[in-house]
Amino acid sequence: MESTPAKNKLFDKAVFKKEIQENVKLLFRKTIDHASQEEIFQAVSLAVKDIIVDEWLATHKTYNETNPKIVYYLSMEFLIGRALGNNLINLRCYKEVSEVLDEMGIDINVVEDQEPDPALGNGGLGRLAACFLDSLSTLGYPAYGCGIRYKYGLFKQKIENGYQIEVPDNWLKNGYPFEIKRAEYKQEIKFGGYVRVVWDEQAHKNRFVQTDYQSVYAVPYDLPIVGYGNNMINTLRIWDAEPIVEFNLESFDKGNYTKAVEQENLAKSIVEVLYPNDSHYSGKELRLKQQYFFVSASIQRAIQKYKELNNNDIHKLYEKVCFQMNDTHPTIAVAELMRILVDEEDLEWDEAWDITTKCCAYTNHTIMAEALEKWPVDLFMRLLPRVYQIVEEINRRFVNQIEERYPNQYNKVKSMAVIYEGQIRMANMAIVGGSSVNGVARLHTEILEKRELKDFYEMMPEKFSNKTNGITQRRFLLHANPLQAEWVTKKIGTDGWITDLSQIKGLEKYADDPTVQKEFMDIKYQNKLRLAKYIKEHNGIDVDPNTIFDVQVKRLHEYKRQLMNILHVMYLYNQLKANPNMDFYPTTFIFGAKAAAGYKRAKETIKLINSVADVVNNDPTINGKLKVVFIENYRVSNAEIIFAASDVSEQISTASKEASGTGNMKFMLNGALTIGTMDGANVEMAEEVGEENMFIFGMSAEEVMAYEANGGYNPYDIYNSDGDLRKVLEQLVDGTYSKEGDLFNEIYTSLLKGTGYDRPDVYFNLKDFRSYAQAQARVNKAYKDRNNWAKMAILNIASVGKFSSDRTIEEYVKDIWHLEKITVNV
Ligand code: NBG
Repeated sequence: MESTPAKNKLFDKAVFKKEIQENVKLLFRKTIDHASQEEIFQAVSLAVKDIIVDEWLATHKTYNETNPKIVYYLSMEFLIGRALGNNLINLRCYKEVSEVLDEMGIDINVVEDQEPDPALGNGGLGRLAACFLDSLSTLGYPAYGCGIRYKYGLFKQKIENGYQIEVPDNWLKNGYPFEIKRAEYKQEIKFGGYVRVVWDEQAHKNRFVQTDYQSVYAVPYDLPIVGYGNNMINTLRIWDAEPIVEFNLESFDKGNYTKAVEQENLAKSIVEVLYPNDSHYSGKELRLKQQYFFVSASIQRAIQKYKELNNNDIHKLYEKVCFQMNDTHPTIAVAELMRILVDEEDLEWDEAWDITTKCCAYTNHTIMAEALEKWPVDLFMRLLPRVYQIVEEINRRFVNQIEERYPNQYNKVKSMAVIYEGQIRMANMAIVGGSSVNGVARLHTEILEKRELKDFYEMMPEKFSNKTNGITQRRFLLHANPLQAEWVTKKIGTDGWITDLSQIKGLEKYADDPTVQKEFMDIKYQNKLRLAKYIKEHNGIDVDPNTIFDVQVKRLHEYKRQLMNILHVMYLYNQLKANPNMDFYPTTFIFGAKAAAGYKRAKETIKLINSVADVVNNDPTINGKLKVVFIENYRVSNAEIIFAASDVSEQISTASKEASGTGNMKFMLNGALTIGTMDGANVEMAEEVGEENMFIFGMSAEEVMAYEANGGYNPYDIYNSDGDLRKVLEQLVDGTYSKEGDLFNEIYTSLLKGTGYDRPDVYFNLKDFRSYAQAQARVNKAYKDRNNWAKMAILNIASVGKFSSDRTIEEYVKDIWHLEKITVNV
């Protein structure tokens, strides 16, 4: 790969400085010395946008001249994180801008801190979408991210008295400097009403006309996605909703007035808020509205654009357009594209179906049953009457196919039909209506093929493939950890890793070099100081950067087993109390996690973590050997600080449950060692770096699935035989951690007896506990040999190459999207 020019051509220090001053004046009628930090952030961002816009224009000029195939990445979520720093990095003028600001007496870090985190996503799925966009631009592939401009992103988390409190995230409050409204591309989106069949005399066919519907305009806002050092700016297009009828009191009679109010309310509600559920769906009508709203708008606009560039020849749409459906959320795209092709473009069903199946592709991100969306037929039919007819027809034809292929095997219809027992199964529609189905790590894809989607795999194996997830090293090393980034470049003698992460392999030869090991540990120490400062400022807790930083940050979910982690801390605390001089390297256990607002067990777990922290952190008898910190409001911006400072990465999901994980890769990139199960992408990480450089424990996916299928696990056996663990469990209910009495009874019961319809310890916390504790003991022992620890960390960094989202994107391009790179000149 060619190395990129060191500096941005469009950047000029003196001009930039002048622009900041001008912007402050124009935006706020102030001089720079009277501007607030927030105002300076706005002014600087606007100056950066000025550079971006030139490259953005150039990119679209190239699009129009070369008419390339474009991928539309349809996703309900884009967890993009802050843009300013990342844009400067990718424009290659971070250093220069920081110098300019410095000359003006302004600290770039403080300016970056003014930016709200656009939290338009929940967790891994949304962050993956953001990493993919970064890679698409950097690699030079034409792409649009298509999503929703939620007024409120994921809630902000406050911890009060140990409990999670959700606070609205009004990220647009002060205006978002990088977005551009594109009113000229607005689309009408129709809901409800009914379908009238009208005979078209001229065409000699029936037409299906939706009448008495309510509608809104979808109005796009474009956000720039800056490629690294290649002048390429792709677009993240997020749709806002506006009423069709302008609200104007005087000119309305009563009927219009009501209609105007209704439209206004409909528009407002659609884009009001992101559903805060991760890997779990809520079958709410509003959610289906959101899905149809952004999918319909994105497809309508994609088709307009295609027709403009291709002489209105709809027949070859698949040659230039590809819709990637990020999980089941946007899979209504299949039916909506059919509707447009059949009703509006006048194609026959068969041709429309051929085009649709060629254009659409589906990524599955989880096997958790509670995340596979199903919509009740009556709700769907009421909200989208014409689309429903199309779904019915898709289902009718597909069921015929199944019956033809598998005569008298009703089981096949039962598992694969799109509509079944009054529900529309969106995953099934995506598989039938697309050319491709992929999982997000090898193990996950195998489980899809052999179990979850077995019948589909048997019937259409050619559609299935694996695309192991990846992350962008630009944000998660170059921006997040400048010390280590610079060190890597120096060691391997090139910054080529920024656009070709496989080059980081060059570090491997230093793994045994004590000087280099020390350099690594020094950098880690600096990063730990930075995190300690953050924790002090935000939590008021002193943590010692000389302790092991053992970190679990991710959404709170039972299958991710934060509970097992905190049970282990309780166990360690007992050990230390009983034996204060025990051989133990002091450790700080750090957690960060948001729980879905309605997820009771998850919220109890947060309370438990905080309650344990209260007891442990305030017990002088253990001499600060053990600390527990729960970092409030875990999000992309503090994640960057956290990964850089971590020694140990907790990836401890019940095997088979975590489709891939991507945090695991970010830790690895930053030289943390993984304690983990053989789940998701951990399996492939172990393959790259060697199991001896990780701390692997617990049941395999096979074993877990065997217990699930055949039973045979009784947590009471463990309770009865393991005295240490029994003591920990009893401490959940004996007041050790809750003076309020029975706070953790539910958790206790869920582990030993089961609650509701759930069997006890659904996620095998107790079953894996001993194995986990042993792995933890190996970690603790290993850390004492600092040289060897550093060696393992360096080997991890050197082996992370595969996990760049650049590699993932190249695989999507080659196997599914078939895009050509374009070159943008400015
Ligand atoms: C999540 C999985 C993760 C995976 C991300 C990105 C959903 C539905 N799934 O393991 O739980 O890393 O997707 O693929 O959010």
